[in-house]
Amino acid sequence: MTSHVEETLVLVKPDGVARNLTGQVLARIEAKGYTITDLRMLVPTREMLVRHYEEHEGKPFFEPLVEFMGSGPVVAVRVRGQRVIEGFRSLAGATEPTTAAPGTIRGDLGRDWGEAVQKNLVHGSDSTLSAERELAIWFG
Ligand code: DAT
Ligand code: MG
Repeated sequence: MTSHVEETLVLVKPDGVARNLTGQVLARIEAKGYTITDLRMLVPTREMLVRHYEEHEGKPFFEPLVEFMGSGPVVAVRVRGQRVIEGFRSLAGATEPTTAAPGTIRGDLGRDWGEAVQKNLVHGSDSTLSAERELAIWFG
């Protein structure tokens, strides 16, 4: 087996923090066997969020997304493990909480609130390139 020990960026979004679900998200990461190597709570600036979500600039949900993500504290987590980028995306579940599979964070704990942006509790980097770029934004 080839070694693919990686690091990914996980965010507990403002809805997750406000709903007191940070502990449950961290517990699922740890129970899976991944290692938390850094963690911070902050209210992100608009500049950070525009960089973080640059691939979505121009989409109808972009402004609501940036506004929502800056609406309160976020917990940023650096997580390490073999194939953790793919593994955390699997733990998180599909983008839409309504159709995210039960057993996933979004499927078990999220729902659609009928707003312009999906509030789906967590973010996870989607590739090694994104992980590297995003970790630099949130952890310097
Ligand atoms: P993911 O977070 O699953 O990687 P994404 O990168 O496509 O999803 O989108 C970033 C976030 O934007 C997502 O977590 C929730 C929100 N979002 C995505 N598509 C949306 C849509 N069609 N309507 C409302 N919000 C959306
Ligand atoms: Mg994404």
